[in-house]
Amino acid sequence: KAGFLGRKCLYDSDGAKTPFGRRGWRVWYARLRGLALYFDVDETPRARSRYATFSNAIMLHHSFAEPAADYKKRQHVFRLRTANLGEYLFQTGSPEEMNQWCEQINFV
Ligand code: I3P
Repeated sequence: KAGFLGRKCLYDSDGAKTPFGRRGWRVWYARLRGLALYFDVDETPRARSRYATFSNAIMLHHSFAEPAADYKKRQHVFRLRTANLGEYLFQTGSPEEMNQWCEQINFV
């Protein structure tokens, strides 16, 4: 699965609260591949170093996605908690999209 998603980081991958200045929403083109969610600025594939690819990826093994019912500021948002204590919000375009992303992520 792939598509544009708004992303907001709440807790960094070490479980520390994401500091002010890095808590904003930003749109990314997300690709679910294997055990990871990769992010690019748009859908055009571009050559990047492995470091650049992995530093902006979220590892999904033992992670869990569910609708963020408590987040009222935006619609169709789901929450992702990762095994290394990261926590993210993702905004999708519809309830169907939100449910598809959650199912596919939890299926990994
Ligand atoms: C954040 C930005 C986010 C906001 C967040 C701010 O500031 O304004 O949009 O989240 O609030 O800290 P910055 O870009 O300087 O990190 P919401 O859109 O959810 O309000 P937060 O600290 O309550 O998460």
